[in-house]
Amino acid sequence: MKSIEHVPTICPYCGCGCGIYLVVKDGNVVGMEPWKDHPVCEGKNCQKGRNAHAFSYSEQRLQRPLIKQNGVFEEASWEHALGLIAEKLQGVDAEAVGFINSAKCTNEDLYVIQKFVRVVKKTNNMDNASRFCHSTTVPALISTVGSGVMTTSTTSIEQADCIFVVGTNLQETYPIIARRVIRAKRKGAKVIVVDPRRTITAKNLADLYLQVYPAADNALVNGMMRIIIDEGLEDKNFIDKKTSGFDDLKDYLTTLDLSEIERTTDISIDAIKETALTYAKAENACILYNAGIAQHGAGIENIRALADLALLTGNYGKPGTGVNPLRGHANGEGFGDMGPLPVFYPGFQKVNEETAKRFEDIWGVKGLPSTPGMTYMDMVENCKVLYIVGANPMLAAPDTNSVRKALQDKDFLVVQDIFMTETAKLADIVLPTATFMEKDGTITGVDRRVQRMNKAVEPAGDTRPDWVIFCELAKMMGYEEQFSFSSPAEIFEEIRTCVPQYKGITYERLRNPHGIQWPCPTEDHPGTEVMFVEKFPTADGLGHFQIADYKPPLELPDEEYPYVFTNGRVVFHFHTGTMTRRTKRLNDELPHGFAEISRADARELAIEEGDEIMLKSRRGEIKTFAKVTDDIRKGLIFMPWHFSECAPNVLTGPSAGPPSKMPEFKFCAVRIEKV
Ligand SMILES: Nc1nc2c(c(=O)[nH]1)N[C@H]1C(S)=C(S)[C@@H](COP(=O)(O)OP(=O)(O)OC[C@H]3O[C@@H](n4cnc5c(=O)[nH]c(N)nc54)[C@H](O)[C@@H]3O)O[C@H]1N2
Ligand SMILES: Nc1nc2c(c(=O)[nH]1)N[C@H]1C(S)=C(S)[C@@H](COP(=O)(O)OP(=O)(O)OC[C@H]3O[C@@H](n4cnc5c(=O)[nH]c(N)nc54)[C@H](O)[C@@H]3O)O[C@H]1N2
Ligand code: SF4
Ligand SMILES: [Mo]
Repeated sequence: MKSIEHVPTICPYCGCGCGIYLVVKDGNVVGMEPWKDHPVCEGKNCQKGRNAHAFSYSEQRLQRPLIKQNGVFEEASWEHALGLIAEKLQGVDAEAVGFINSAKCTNEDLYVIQKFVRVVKKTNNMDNASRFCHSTTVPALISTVGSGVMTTSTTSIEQADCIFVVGTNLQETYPIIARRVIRAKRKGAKVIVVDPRRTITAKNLADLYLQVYPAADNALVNGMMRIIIDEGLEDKNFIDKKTSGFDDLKDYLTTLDLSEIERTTDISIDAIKETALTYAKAENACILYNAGIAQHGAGIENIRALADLALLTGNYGKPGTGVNPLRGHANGEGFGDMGPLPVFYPGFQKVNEETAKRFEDIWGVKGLPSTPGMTYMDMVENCKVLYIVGANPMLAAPDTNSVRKALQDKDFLVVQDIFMTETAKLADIVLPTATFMEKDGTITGVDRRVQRMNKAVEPAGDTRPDWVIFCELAKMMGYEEQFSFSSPAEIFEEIRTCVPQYKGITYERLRNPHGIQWPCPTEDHPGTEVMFVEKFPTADGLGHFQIADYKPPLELPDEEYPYVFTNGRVVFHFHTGTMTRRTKRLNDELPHGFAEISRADARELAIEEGDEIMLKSRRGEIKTFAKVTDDIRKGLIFMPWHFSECAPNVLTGPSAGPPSKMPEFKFCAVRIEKV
């Protein structure tokens, strides 16, 4: 009789961190089983998790290294491909080379990648798609509360009496967190949803729904705070003991004209008031936000205002409270923690001489880089040599036409992925990697929960895990000693020595099915469910109110481009579709893109449901099909961005300046033509 094995692991898609069992028969994963006592999902998964094993078996999986010769890819041995890469990397100056990495990688992969970049190439030129989710979150929350992490845990959302869901379509993007919101609602919590589209989240979850004008959330939240203060509902005790800067904020808020806020947000003062009072009167109020707040030119202001709101009402340090940025990818928290970033070494230790020295001692090398490296788009534009691991900038970065040109102009481009993506097609060398079910490692999801991923089957074809590839390359380039790891467990032991938040976590401890939430300082520490209980991680331990004045978007509609364009996600697909569009069950659910347009706009433009339409911005044009709906604001167009044949980033463009450099994914001006 053939034996069947159930291998516990974590879903590789979103940051919820749901457990799944992979069912293994004869060396193949044949399906999945729900993991009923998993703390996050309790045996429930969304459609992506239920089909998580399928993409690994796609016939389109890359199997062997490929080298482009005269414009055509040819299969090559690992030794040959890595030899060529080592030679190119050796021949380029540290300032001219860049590395883009990925939250599809495990913590161990990412730790090795950043160590490689720093030790072997002596540069901090490395970044990842976290710049596109939360580069506004980090400066905004560090300046207010000292840290950009999720403060509560997904499970404790159930303990909130009010949940303020702003700029996130939870039911499609974090279905298992949405489930907790539903549970809280059953216990009597009030749910407020703010989104320019009446999303399924708004329809299914909201007690109060505000169809805000895009990019005006900051004005809305300032209005709410003004009303809370006018009504005397601020938490005076909390403000006195745990914050600074309240008087300045109050002075600023009293200068605001509520009727102007009404015009900016297109929300009536009465509705703003009801929202403000519902939030302020709750015992525990929890803010969940994401891309609709963060991906704006004024994302920092949006998020500072949310932190101010929580400080004003004492909503920090208890379960079911806080301002919670939802990290998106399965390893969305880990890919900050491991430090594969231009400004942080592992454990969010700032790039400077002191940190570089500390790591020189840990790693036994000299000359580690001590000045900040380039960010994602700066590397795409400026580096001569670019090495991209598990990222697809051809669809995920703003202004595709400029990205294509920049990538085509590279002296040398390496892409390391599981599929021949739009980006990989432009590469000189493509390296095939093993998928999540073909390797061991850990990942850290949205609420800082570190969990183990377990290998269920051997890597397909001649593929290798990301960490193995970088160790091989480092050895070829003369760093045998620093990269002699023989397993992810060994890498994790090194991670524990230099990421203080992970110090008390061991592979052995992670055998428990709950994972461990960092910070976990010692081996007998249970991990931390709720952050900032005693004080904030700022120099003085206080939360700092910041004035967050309303800033309009970078590119406003005008006569030539009269509509606002936004885009986002649907439950069946993930990002650039590389995995979900190769999963038959998911692709059958939604095989093509579309553009939501309001009934009023459709009437004016004589567009009917299903008509082919052309959207044009200052940067490019795409064709798609109209979906006429009553659920979107007039003047706004929405598209899912999972489809390469109608890819929204052909249209998107401007980015904020430093420190965030966040592209304004959620707002640009377009015009619409019937095809
Ligand atoms: N199914 C699925 N789930 C995913 C992902 C995926 O690709 N597919 N990706 C993961 C990742 S990496 C991330 S970062 C998250 C993203 O998670 P979300 O932020 O939930 O995803 P989006 O759909 O991009 O945007 C959310 C909502 O923002 C709204 N919005 C746009 N502009 C504004 C605005 O100005 N104000 C407000 N209040 N709302 C606005 C949009 O209408 C949209 O409904 O999802 C994660 N989960
Ligand atoms: N218009 C618009 N653009 C956006 C956004 C938006 O809302 N609107 N959102 C932004 C956000 S929040 C994000 S996070 C980014 C996402 O941008 P990306 O992270 O670039 O998008 P993905 O499609 O998730 O790319 C992940 C790649 O990793 C590959 N992969 C999977 N597993 C592995 C593995 O184990 N190893 C390796 N090496 N590769 C693997 C996949 O095949 C895929 O090509 O996009 C950003 N871009
Ligand atoms: S909610 Fe997220 S982690 Fe859970 S099954 Fe769905 S995609 Fe996977
Ligand atoms: Mo993201």
